[in-house]
Amino acid sequence: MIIKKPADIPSSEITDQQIYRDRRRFIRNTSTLLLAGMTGTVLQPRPAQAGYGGQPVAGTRPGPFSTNETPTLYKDITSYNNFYEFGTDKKSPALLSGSLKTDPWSVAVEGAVSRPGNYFLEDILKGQPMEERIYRMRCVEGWSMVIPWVGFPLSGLIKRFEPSADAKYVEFQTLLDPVQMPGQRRNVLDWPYVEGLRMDEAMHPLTILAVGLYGEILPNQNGAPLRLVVPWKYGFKGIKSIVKMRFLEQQPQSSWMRSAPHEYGFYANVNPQVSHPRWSQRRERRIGEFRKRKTLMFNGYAEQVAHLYQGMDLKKNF
Ligand SMILES: Nc1nc2c(c(=O)[nH]1)N[C@H]1C(S)=C(S)[C@@H](COP(=O)(O)O)O[C@H]1N2
Ligand SMILES: [Mo]
Repeated sequence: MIIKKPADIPSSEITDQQIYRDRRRFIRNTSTLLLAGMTGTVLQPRPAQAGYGGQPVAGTRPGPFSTNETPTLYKDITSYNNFYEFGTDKKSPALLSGSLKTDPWSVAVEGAVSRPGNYFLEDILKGQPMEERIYRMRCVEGWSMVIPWVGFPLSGLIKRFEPSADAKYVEFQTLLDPVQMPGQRRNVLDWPYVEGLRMDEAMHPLTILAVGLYGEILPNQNGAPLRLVVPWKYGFKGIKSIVKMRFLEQQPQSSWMRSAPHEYGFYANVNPQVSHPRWSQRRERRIGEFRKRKTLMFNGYAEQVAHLYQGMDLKKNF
């Protein structure tokens, strides 16, 4: 496990992050000025990228729900990963995911929708509002990060497919290709990786599909070219490198439910009161920090999402 004490962080990285924060402040001030002086459509300019070397995501604007907490270092977000298709240790995805070919990419849409089909990524992204959303992320293993995602609301995309009244859940699948994803040659999970959301969770304005982070196109290890981000749930819900979405009447079975049903439920809401059978979930270690923090109900997003689970026993529906 890589936990960095502040003294271990080279000053070059601190500078990077400082530039990033200043840039964000600039964006905020600029948009406030624009909003103050105009009505109607506001085009918010975005200054040059902080310079991590990746390809910037064009047209990104600040989105809602961002936390003011300090983003985790780019280096940590992109080198401490869970992506079992490239191995089960945290370093493997960054080292091995170069074999994943993300262009061309398409997503199959199936099930209870009027517009099923195979959609090119370009068509999926066309017309989507690209937003930066700085979210707290919490892994079930007990660590957390703050990630400046670039993405768009899943709800807008789902509406385009015109789901029918039978669509009660949406299931997602990751690419299945042991040549590009060498970790799939081992049976650590029942491949492909599968996750799912209830329709109201999928349509919630906090739920996004991400295509980038820190203003740049997603590195492969973070789930390029398209991955799910659901900040009030444990990280494993955030399925990476999505190639299929199925709209279903019945609750789908996720990979983690299949592999260990007593440990991983369908809902996977961050809940400090429900322990994992093998460890407590009361605290978390924010990557880059030394002292542990208290884990917050729904990862701090209770105000936005608690109503979705009213009347449900969250100890049973963990
Ligand atoms: N396809 C796929 N998606 C996945 C995983 C995985 O192994 N395979 N790991 C999950 C887990 S456990 C976590 S914590 C997050 C980590 O995302 P990050 O590496 O971008 O921080 O991805 C999730 N999505
Ligand atoms: Mo995780």
